[in-house]
Amino acid sequence: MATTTSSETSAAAREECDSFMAGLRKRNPGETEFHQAVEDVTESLMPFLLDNPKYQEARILERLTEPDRIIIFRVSWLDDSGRYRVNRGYRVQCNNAIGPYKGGLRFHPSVNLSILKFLAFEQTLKNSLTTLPMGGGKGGANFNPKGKSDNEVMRFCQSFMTELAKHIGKDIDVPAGDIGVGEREIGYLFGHYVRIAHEFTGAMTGKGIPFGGSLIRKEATGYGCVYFVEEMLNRKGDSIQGKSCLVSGSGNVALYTIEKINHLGGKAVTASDSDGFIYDPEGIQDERLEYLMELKSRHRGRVFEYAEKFGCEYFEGKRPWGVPADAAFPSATQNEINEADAQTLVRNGIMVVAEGANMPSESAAVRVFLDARILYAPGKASNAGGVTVSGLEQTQNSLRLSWTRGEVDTKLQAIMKDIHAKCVKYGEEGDWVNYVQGANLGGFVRVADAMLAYGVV
Ligand code: NDP
Ligand code: 2IT
Repeated sequence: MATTTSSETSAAAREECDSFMAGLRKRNPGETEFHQAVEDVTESLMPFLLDNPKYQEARILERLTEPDRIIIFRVSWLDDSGRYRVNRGYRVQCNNAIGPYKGGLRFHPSVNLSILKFLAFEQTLKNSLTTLPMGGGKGGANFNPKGKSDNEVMRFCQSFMTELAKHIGKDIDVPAGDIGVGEREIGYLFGHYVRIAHEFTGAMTGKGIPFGGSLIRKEATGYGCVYFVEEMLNRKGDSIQGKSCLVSGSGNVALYTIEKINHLGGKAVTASDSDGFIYDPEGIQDERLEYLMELKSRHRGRVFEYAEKFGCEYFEGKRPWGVPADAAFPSATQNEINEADAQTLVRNGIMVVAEGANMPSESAAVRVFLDARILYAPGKASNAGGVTVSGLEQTQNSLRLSWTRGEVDTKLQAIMKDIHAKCVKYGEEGDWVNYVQGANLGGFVRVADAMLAYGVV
């Protein structure tokens, strides 16, 4: 048998990867976020694919990056002054080899096909890591809920669901929240679904507790991310106790990340929104965290108001990555850490970076973290807690019963522990774990093996 050296393997892998990416770019022109997500995954998978030719022969990567279908639709609605408004709605159904499509809806002016395709692709691998029966999808609209009245948001959601309802269902595709889609939006969307589908089924998750929602779902992404970090640190004989933590964002993921950091004895010192960040060296805890939660969830306020209230610093137009700390939890949006930010974090001695957001680190930033061999968890592993509890919400809906907070939290912790173990299994390199490699391989193999079993589909 011919033997190849590792440099020959990596040269061959590079060549395969470049040729695959050239084709993908040509088939999907201008979709930069989609290219980025696929390239990051392809680079880490390619040596494994070359060692296991059955996946290449069956063109698994080509098939995984060609969504099963994409639905694009017009969403017309009337604003409070009676004017006609038009937005574009989407649902990307990426892959259902291991379960019904599952993934959130994002309402943000930046939403486009590239962003939703990257999110649906990542979701497919993430959902596989959870071990639950969930395929991958993502949707949303270029609608900006900011500054809209509740009635405007309701009219938009109802119009959006009028079309989306034709394409979802508890065994078909089960949407949930993401940026700009929280409790209020899910209520309007699901309420309209129940009305027009003429049946009450768990066709969405993240629902309110009175109508089939799961306890711990709203906390799940943030809590899960911190549980994941605790696993990473425990493996090194350390813990989050006493660690100073940078958190970006101040939405669903960020707020419950901060809460769980506090529960485990760490100290979260930053939070942000798209206007800037606050730095509170005392720690965002107790009545300070309560204030921030109230400010963001009920009053839809801005983080600078926190700085005014508690007399701490506010940095307009800046991100928190220049503040020296032990751990970072990017929890706002994609590409919020660039190469220079990553270098600053490493220079300041960051021990662990865990992504609450999807793809918050640019590819060059990821390379900085990997080269520095810090503990770096990519979003598809560390933020999988949200979709995990969504999966548990689906189970409770099918069983027609509700588990207690304790029951759901215990299952969430067990699944985050299991995802961590899977990353270690596939990503261990000497005494360091390449969590990127671990998460990509761990997520890929299950979906790929299902696709192999299905034959030509
Ligand atoms: P929210 O809408 O609740 O909060 C989003 C936060 O990020 C806000 O503070 C927002 O600030 C900030 N933000 C959004 N877009 C930008 C931008 N372009 N630039 C700077 N800041 C921005 O969303 P979530 O907390 O639910 O989602 C945050 C991230 O976590 C996303 O990447 C999402 O995909 C990911 N995620 C979410 C899960 C969930 O269950 N919700 C599960 C797994 C991942 P502002 O108010 O100024 O817009
Ligand atoms: O990115 C994500 O995992 C989510 N927005 C949650 C998806 C879900 O179906 O709960």
